Amino acid sequence: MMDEGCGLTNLHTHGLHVSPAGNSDNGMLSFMSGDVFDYEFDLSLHPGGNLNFHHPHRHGNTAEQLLGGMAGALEVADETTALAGIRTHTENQEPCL
Ligand SMILES: [Cu+2]
Repeated sequence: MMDEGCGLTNLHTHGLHVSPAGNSDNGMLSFMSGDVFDYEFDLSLHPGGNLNFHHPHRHGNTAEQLLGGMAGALEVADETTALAGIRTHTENQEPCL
């Protein structure tokens, strides 16, 4: 008989300024393969335009799942128009010859 704890997983983020409770970045949640769950991250205090990181954080399974590839980037888009109309460094780059 297989220990069900081995298949449990969840989601943890790095870089986001969000709550560690409820259905947000809560490392105490656990799910089995096939479970459906809606995470909610309140990004109202988090600036956009940055790249963050996510991985499973179920105690006892984290290392095996992380090293198995269950991790990735989590982009928060910059939806502001603060730099609209300003040329960026990428537009000014000289071509590499
Ligand atoms: Cu971590």
